Amino acid sequence: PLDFATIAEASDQHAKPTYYQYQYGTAGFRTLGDRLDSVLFRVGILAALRSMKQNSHAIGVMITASHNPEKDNGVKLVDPRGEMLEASWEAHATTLANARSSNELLNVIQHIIETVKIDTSRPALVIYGRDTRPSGESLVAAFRDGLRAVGAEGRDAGITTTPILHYLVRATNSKDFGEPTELGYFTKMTDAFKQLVAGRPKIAPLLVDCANGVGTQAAETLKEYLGDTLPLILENTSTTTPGALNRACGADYVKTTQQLPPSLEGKVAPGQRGCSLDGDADRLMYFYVSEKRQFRMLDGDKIATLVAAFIVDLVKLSGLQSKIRVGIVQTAYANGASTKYLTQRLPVKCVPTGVKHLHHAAESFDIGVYFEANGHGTVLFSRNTLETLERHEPNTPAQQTALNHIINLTKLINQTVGDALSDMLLVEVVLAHKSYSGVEWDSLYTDLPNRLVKVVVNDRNNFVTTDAERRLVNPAGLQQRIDELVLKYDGGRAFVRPSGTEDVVRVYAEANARIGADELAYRVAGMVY
Ligand code: NG1
Ligand code: ZN
Repeated sequence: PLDFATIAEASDQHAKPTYYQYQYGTAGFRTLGDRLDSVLFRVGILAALRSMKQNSHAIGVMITASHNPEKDNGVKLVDPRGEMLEASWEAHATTLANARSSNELLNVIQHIIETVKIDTSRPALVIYGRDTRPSGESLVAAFRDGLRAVGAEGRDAGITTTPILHYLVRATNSKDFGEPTELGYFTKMTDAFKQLVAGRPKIAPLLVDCANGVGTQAAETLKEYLGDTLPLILENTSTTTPGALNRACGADYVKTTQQLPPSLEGKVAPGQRGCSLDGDADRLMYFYVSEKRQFRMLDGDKIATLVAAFIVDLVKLSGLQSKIRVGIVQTAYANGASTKYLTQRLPVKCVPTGVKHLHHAAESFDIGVYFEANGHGTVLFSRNTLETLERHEPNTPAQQTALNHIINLTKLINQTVGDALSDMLLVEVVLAHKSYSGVEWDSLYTDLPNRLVKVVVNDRNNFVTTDAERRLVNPAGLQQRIDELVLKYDGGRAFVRPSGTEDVVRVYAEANARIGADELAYRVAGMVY
């Protein structure tokens, strides 16, 4: 049972600043690193309660602000199966973080225990990790104080990537998932990769932009494990240079500017392919430089298309097409050209922004591929599918080979969460099998020109959406004006939604012509403002 006097005393050392209101959003809590001390202390308590509620299974806590600037930080919880925290607990997290005093905190804790019915005599286990941000160390200390105040056991995963932390949680709770260590993670993934590319021609070196973040460390380890099978050239690896994290590099920079990071200028030869990780290595952007020395970006939509087409082929080749339905999940930000290409080939679902929505929808397919355009995504294999794969008796050697490939994919892919390194190996497998360079991959379809802009408004909560965020129901009349404007643009599409991670409204527009897309975006932004 909890000792409330101990909690109150510890909480006094981590008082909540009066001015801030915290919110557990799509990416957990996220703000300036120096505003998060009390939040981390309380997340220690919350994670322990969550573990008690989940039959003492391990819960994960990742301290990171992903692609945000270095001075930001954040924290998110991971559920026992390696998934994001169950939505109903997000409200508890928010209430806990905003309790104004130690006394109020105790009341909130008591309230959570009662409403959720938690047996606090159970032991609690929490696995935690952090990215390379300088504020991480003191935040970890505050977090540990929270664990200690409620007598929970903590396991420190150290400085590590978000996907590795998710893997550790899942592997700790399900013994047959893999060894619950970093070594187990790398071994599982690279063994599968080596089998998938065995007998294929030698793969040309791949340049990896590590965003000067925690992906550097993981990529270095991966490089050793891969040896000659896939030579990696690591760039932007300055994890200790102040301010370098995510600055003019990394997946978010590439996606938002649609440019090569200046630090890579001259390092990518024409025809060579490269990729960028983000600050916690859960997002991936590919790119190449054409013979005409033009930068070409291959984003999450391109990755989804490449991977889904490959898996559909393998399912056919293995003789399982009547038993396994492959589907794909996108958000409204998916390029219209990708949606058109995919819809002609397999079931496509559109869901609201945020990984939890994509993940959930992907679970409804036998094999569900999901990616956000910004490069966050993975592939899920349902339990039924795993059994089908195990039981299937192929009729021909070709079917057997295809079946083995699919089984290896289930090991290569980090199914708990989007994982830049696992996704990178997945892309490399497909390119090796298809003998594609960036050019052939890129030519599957041509992206429609598009523009994403942010608008600062008085109250973003005035903007209410429907239809997977593609239409507005409030402010009244605005959607109709957008519809009328869109009609004036050839191939036009535009939508407006409030951001879940920043205090802004986002406007997205695409059209057949570059100037059309830009003009449409700015004119819609003008209506929103
Ligand atoms: P918001 O701020 O709600 O648009 C952003 C990304 C999402 C997702 C979340 C979580 C865009 C347009 N939005 O959400 O795709 O990655 O952050 O990190 O890229
Ligand atoms: Zn990230």
